[in-house]
This record gives sequence, C-alpha cells and structure tokens, in this order.
Amino acid sequence: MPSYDPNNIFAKILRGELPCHKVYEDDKVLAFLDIMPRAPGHTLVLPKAPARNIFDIGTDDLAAVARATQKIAKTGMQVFGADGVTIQQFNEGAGGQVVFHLHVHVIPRKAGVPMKPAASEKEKPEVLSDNALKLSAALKAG
Ligand code: DGP
Repeated sequence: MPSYDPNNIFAKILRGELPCHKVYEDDKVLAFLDIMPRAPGHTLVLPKAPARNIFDIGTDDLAAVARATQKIAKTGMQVFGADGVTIQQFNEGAGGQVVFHLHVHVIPRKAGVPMKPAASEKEKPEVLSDNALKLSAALKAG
C-alpha cells in the first residue's frame, strides 16, 4: 500500500490551509460537510491522525472516529428529518476511495429518496453553511 500523502486535500483541511463547513471537533476527530453531498447533511468524519485508510489507522483513533460517527448519525437523523442513515467508508482506489485520508461518510436518508451519484454536484456554499450551523448546534446541545 502507498504511504500517507500529507498533501492530500483532507490533510490540508485538517491543517487549516483549506476551508470546510465544520460540524464537530474533538481532540482526535474532525467532521465537516461533504461539498458534493449525496443527500442533505452528508458529513465526513476524519481522524486527526494521519491515516490513509482502514489499513493503517491506529485502533484508538478508529474508536474515536466510530464514536463521533454514531453521535453524528443520531443527531443528523433529527436535524435533517431522516428516516435512516447510510454509513460508508472506502479503502484504496479499488474500494472506491478517492481522497486518501481515512473518512467515514454519514448520509441522512429519507424513505424512498435515492442518494445522488457520488461526487456529482457541488452544493451551494450557503446551503452547506446553513446545514453545518444546524448540525453543529444540535451536536453541541446534545
Ligand atoms: P471517497 O474518497 O470516495 O470517500 O470520496 C471523497 C469524498 O470527499 C467525496 O464524497 C467528495 C468529497 N470531497 C472531495 N473534495 C472535497 C473538499 O475539498 N471538501 C469537502 N468538504 N469534501 C470533499
């Protein structure tokens, strides 16, 4: 497996070199909205530690990502009026991974509404800001 590339786009977001619509942060995890959401509230949950994917992440960091994923899934259900949540995580190109810093997709789902195709359409910044504000406020309150 190739080694971790510190210049991947999510590493730049983690270092604050590129912006994001942040929804959650703790000492081990950062979560922000996907700029090409497959449904409203589509969130990416990342370890702060430099991990390419499931094969090189430490178990403590993976546990922290799992904890945050559960919290965001539960809160996203309420905030976006969802009936369910799809959770996805891709490993290596053959596994569907495009950005090589581990991330978990948390996608609130409404019954009968299909997800948009992956990475198909950039959402308007004002929609992302509004959704990030709602989700982060609910996460802080909960
Ligand atoms: P994948 O590695 O297959 O899980 O796909 C990467 C996802 O990251 C895809 O849903 C689109 C999203 N994405 C790509 N570039 C950016 C970016 O610069 N900012 C944000 N917030 N999301 C991004």
